[in-house]
Amino acid sequence: MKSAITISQVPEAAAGPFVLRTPLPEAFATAAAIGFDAVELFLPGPYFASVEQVKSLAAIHGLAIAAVGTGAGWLRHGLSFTDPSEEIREQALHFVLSMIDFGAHFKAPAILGSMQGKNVGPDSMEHLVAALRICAKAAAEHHVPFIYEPLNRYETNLFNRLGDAAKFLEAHDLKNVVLLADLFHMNIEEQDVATALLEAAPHVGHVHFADSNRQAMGFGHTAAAPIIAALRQIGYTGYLSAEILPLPDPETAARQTISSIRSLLES
Ligand code: LER
Ligand code: MN
Repeated sequence: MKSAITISQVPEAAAGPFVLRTPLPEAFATAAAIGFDAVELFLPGPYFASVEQVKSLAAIHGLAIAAVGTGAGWLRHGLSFTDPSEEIREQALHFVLSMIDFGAHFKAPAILGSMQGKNVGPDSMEHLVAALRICAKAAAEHHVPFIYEPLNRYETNLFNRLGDAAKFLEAHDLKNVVLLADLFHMNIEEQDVATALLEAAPHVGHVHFADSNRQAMGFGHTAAAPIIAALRQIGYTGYLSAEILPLPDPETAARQTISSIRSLLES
């Protein structure tokens, strides 16, 4: 398993679970200095940074791009895949497809988190399936998966648990869509986080590595060892990506993440 840390460049996400918020050159340098393998980018859109700039920062600092978030489409523009308006759904799709194309330059899959929206009517599930199918196909053309993230009940009423989302993917034969196991959401929704990971095994494609209070692992009360054991058991070799609050400050949160990952993986 590899380590990653979130970088946000979205002013509207000031209260969000993102660690590094300085301009990209500085944020990449900090991530590398603290010892991360990769960064996960939360950008205002696909045209915020040039492909060349991100490629060069990644090369200079020896960092991979673990994934790219798409939540700015919701935060900044109010777009979602389940909006009752066809026009808004089209714009949402355009935004996410652009992020898939952007991420593909760095072999980074795009994440569908808050842009999934909510179940607001009889057609919502159909809208979600249609959008996931299009995104999964676009991602497949770039040889990357598309990442779907179940969120806790205060953020969506679509899928809150990994197992329900896994059954949904299977029922609709949604290929090339993997699930994001965000340990913060799972701490709220799952009966047992490790068991949920074992049960959703073939679908788990990315991990947001957060403690129970959405701080760095070790700063809350999540028992991380059984979770790492479950991830090992299912053969997960992807990222443990710190999508966490920058508390008590970004550098301390980042350093705590690295030391918790190192001690968990060494034991
Ligand atoms: C996105 O990855 C996520 O976990 C959401 O809770 C962001 O608000
Ligand atoms: Mn998350």
